[in-house]
Amino acid sequence: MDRPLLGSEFVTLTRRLVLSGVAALAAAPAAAGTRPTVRVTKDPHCGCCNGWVDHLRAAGFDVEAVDSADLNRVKARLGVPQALASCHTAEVAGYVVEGHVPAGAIERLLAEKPAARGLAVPGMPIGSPGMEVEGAEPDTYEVILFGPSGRSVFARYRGAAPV
Ligand SMILES: [Cu+2]
Repeated sequence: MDRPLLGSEFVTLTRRLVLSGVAALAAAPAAAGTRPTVRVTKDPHCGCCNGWVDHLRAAGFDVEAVDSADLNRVKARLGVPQALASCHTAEVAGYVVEGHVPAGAIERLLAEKPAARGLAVPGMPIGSPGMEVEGAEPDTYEVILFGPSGRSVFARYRGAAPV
């Protein structure tokens, strides 16, 4: 087997290496950028909503922000229970994300893919991403997983950090 490669064999081998290199290059960008876009619907005058959008972008998410004057209709259409309602409502990869949900919880949702409608941080806890108030102690709050099969506590946070 140690004979020198024939010309035609060498060409085949080279072509195979080049093709596999091209395939690897073509696959690389898709693997690196698999984060789905977060589509946020919010009131145009909502400052803390914009703060949350900034938080998601800083965490590396692509965010498409859509202004709406009728958030209640959007929440109803997406199946957000009234008890879990907050200011803005977002959609990502088929899930609904209601309120000031930390980016880390969304990352976990996308990785674990639970059978649920989505995540919610009801109300607007002080210190949650986008709700930082200078000089104020951050609240401890729950991120709720909700859907047709009920509700459960998905994560607990104090400010921007899980507890
Ligand atoms: Cu808010």
